[in-house]
Amino acid sequence: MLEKFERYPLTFGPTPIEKLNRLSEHLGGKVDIYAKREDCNSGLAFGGNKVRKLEYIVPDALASNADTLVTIGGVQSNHTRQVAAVAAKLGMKCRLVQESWVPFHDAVYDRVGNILLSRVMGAEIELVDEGFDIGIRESWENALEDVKAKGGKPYPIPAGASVHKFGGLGFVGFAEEVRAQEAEMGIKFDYVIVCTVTGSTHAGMLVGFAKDGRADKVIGIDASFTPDQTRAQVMQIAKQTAELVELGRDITDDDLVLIEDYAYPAYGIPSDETNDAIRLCARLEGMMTDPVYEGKSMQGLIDLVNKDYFPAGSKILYAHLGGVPAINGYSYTYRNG
Ligand code: 5PA
Repeated sequence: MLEKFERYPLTFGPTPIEKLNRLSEHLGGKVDIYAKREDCNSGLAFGGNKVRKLEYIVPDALASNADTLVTIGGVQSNHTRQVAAVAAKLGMKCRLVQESWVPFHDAVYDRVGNILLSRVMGAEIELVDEGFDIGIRESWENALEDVKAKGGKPYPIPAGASVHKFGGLGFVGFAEEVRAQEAEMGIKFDYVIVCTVTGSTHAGMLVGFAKDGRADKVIGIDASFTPDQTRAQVMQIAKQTAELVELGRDITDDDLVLIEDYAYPAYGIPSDETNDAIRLCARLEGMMTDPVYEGKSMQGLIDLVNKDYFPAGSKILYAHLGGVPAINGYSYTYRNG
């Protein structure tokens, strides 16, 4: 589906799929749970889902002759860290706007984890005291203007690399990759679990899996706590991406499954149940998830299995999208494990 698009390789190649035997057993052995390890996809500062998206955005950035990648996220944004790494790799400058999206106040929240990595990689970081919003932000537009005013040539990358014209392509590629791996493994996944916030990960998967009739088997777990905005953004990106890749059919509301039940109490704040899920998965599988994103989709997966949402015998693919560095910002929460 992606042959006509230029891709700049930033990942190691297809990401591994592994069976989570002990977690599957622990949940009663009713379903088989696998993980596709996007968290191990690249040597660029721990990688993650944005690197896969950026592979289709970088050719456009290079063609524009820009010298500075400009993007935005929260203080512990994984996305901004991945953009900082890509800028370093390409020999470009990086300007990051990091807003106070998360009402969390660990003493070193703005010194450790993702933001520490971005600083070490040389990104210029501006902290802005604005709350969570996945839309286009004035602070980001101001940063673009500022780069220009100082004689630079900015390349704009919106939050999560999502509402970029090529933002959905990377995860169309994910679906194609899964199909090839299914053929090799001789199995077929009945469901894919994905954490959804700015939307292009889920949207790309919808389009990619629509090709073989599985769009509504992609189960989005909202972690934004602003699900209406997230749903609308997934839909908009999916429709635009479907057109871009010439899917041959429109994406409709029936294709989009977004479960809202696990994002509480707020974006970036783990509930007790999120923390239980993080610990369970860590202790059974040695697989780390984070308190902002993957811990919530892991919580959703566990709860849905326990509620028999999936028919017995289902094969479920948990997309592990990365994000573990942020856990360092939550040291008080996990001080006893
Ligand atoms: C993020 C996003 P989408 O934004 O594409 O919906 O992906 C959600 C998601 N898992 C899931 C991890 C580990 C993520 O980092 N992160 C954002 C960030 O700024 O890091 C874009 C919000």
